[in-house]
Amino acid sequence: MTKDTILIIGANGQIGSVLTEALRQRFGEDQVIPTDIRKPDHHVGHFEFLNVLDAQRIAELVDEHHVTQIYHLAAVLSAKGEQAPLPTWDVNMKGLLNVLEVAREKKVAKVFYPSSIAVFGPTTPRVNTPQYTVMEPTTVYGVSKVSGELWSQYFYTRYGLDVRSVRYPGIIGYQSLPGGGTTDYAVDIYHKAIQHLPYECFLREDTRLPMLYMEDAIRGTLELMDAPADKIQIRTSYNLSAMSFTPAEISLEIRKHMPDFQVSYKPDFRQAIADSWTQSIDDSHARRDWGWAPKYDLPSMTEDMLVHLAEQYQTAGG
Ligand code: AKB
Repeated sequence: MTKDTILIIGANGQIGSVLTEALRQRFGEDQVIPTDIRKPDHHVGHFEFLNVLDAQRIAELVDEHHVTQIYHLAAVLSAKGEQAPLPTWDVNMKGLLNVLEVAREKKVAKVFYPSSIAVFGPTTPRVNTPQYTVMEPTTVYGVSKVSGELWSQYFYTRYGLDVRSVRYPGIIGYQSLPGGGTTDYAVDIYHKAIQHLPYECFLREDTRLPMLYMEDAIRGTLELMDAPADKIQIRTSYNLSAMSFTPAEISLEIRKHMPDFQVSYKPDFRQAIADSWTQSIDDSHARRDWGWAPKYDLPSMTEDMLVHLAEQYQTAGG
């Protein structure tokens, strides 16, 4: 049996950094090659610099390390993308096409490509959004993710490349910070609460969005990648969800643990992005095809977040 070797592109991001640790635990330190355009904050283990626009370097890394799986996480997210639409398109689309093309040429066994709830837009049904539905996103990030889903499916049907994907909702975790997204508030708010600081939310208090705890996101991703290929009926991207809440509801939940926590609201340009997305997601295809089942809801996530962040801030403060 050949050992799997995993190349992670975008390993220093919010999901990439946690996924790297999970993959190292599963496959062993030597079998995981984390790469990013930025240096890791604290250097642990093997790391390679990689710009996803450099297809030749991706190919060299695949050859050098006999890579069998690629997790391609590098992307510019929804809010940041609106500041520079054309460069965002380049990173998100050219980056993906580089990865797919290298994977095809080098016969990489499996590729993971994250899509997002950003594929949905104002014409999509907003509640319990179906797997198959209207997708007319209004952000360049969303447009790139819809196109990316279709390219992934194309490489599967045309070349047999085993690309697998989920549409992540907002991801919340204590291990890493998000950057450039519209759902980032739901991580920032816990950091402020644990430091006994007030939080000014950039979304309106009644903005309902689908969310997922990091632990479920990582477990779900690995379960998708482990599933037998014939179970993967959807080669664009699977809807995935666990909970939906508003800033007012998360604040209320935090206040159950920290009664003095104060939140004010000052919506900015991200409000229009959030308003264009859906409120809740039907993920029954993922549940049926490969057994997806989230473990965390808003109360259990809040408890876990606050416990871990309290430990982190205590350690950091000495
Ligand atoms: C964002 O807010 O842009 C991301 C996403 C939902 O894909 N977290």
